Amino acid sequence: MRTIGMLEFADPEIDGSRKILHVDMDAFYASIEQRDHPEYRGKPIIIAKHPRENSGKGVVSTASYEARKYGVHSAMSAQEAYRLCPQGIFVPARHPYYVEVSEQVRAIFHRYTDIVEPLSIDEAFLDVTHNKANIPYAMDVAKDIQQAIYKELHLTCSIGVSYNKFIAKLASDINKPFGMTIITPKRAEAFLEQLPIEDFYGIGKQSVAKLHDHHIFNGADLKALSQDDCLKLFGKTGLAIYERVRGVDNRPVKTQRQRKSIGKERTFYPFLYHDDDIESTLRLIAQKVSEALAKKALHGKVVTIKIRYADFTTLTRQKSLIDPIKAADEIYFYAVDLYREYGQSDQGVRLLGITVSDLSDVLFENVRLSLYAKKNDKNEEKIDDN
Ligand code: DCP
Ligand code: MG
Repeated sequence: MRTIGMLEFADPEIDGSRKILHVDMDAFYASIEQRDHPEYRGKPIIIAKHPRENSGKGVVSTASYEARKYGVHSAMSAQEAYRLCPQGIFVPARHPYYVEVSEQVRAIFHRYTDIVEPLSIDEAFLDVTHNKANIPYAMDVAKDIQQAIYKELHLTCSIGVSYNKFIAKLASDINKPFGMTIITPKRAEAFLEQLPIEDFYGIGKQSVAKLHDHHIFNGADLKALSQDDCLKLFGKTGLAIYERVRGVDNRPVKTQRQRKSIGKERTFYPFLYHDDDIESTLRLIAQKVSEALAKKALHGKVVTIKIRYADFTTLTRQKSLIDPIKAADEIYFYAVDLYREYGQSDQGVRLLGITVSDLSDVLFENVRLSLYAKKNDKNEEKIDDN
């Protein structure tokens, strides 16, 4: 049970309907160098300038697994790495080339889904709930991707498969290198209970030390805290931590283009309790979104709905389309479809929103619009960056 002010609500519940992958390349820079230089394979490779060559100022970008056995790791000084592993082969980084390889990896992801959120040069989240290959099990999509990267690019990656981003990211780290770990909603609670608090999103080093003083070491200990305790201990991130430790993370996988999006929301008091009201509101919001898109001569390929329930639990669901849309009817069609599949009315809805993203220009209409575009356009679309 959690409390918000004077009100009491049931704990947030796991929503297992999405299929999320977190893909992380293994020893990325070092593996590329080992691929391209067969004489480096099986050897300790350290990606850094040799300390001899730049008076010991360099920093290690990464190291092959063979070098890690000696304690060499990213961000360590090259001099320290040399001390730990004098037989290591120092190879200077070739950044522009690694970016190219990263793009080749991403191209493989896009064969399966366009809902790809890159986190860094070598890792990304993928939402494969509706994948282009229509593969029902996320695990099989993950296997295909891992094999394609291996066969085509001669590189290995590790993949975490789960129903949300938080758990998928934790999972990809479990069986490195060339590993795959699947954490189903059923297994999630046990997995999180044994997880050291150091691994929880949002818990900084100082908090870890403080929590250890309070004999809080793992997820199970963390779960015993009330929502108020979490807020007191962690500030604003306390709400997220309270949810994560219960296996709940509703953040959508966001593509880069989705950062630029046009969305509208409405809040209600009293809350909405009937499908009819919700659906007619979605029609109205779709109309507003469509008008905002028209004003900017944009159309988009991803439709996202957001539903916030009485207890502030927020659900977002999105659908990726092949062709961009802009008409109110079409936006409504996909929004209501998502609502019927994932939403519910009985617990009371306090907010509804629709966002269209993965935007591009509607050519031709630009010309006509520029003639009539108003200068002080006070439309309320927002750049959605959650
Ligand atoms: N990188 C860097 N400096 C750091 C960390 C990373 O230059 N401090 C670069 C080199 C890595 C790449 O980013 O190859 C990816 O970072 P990861 O943390 O994913 O590390 P690796 O892919 O090298 O190893 P792992 O197999 O542990 O993912
Ligand atoms: Mg990596």
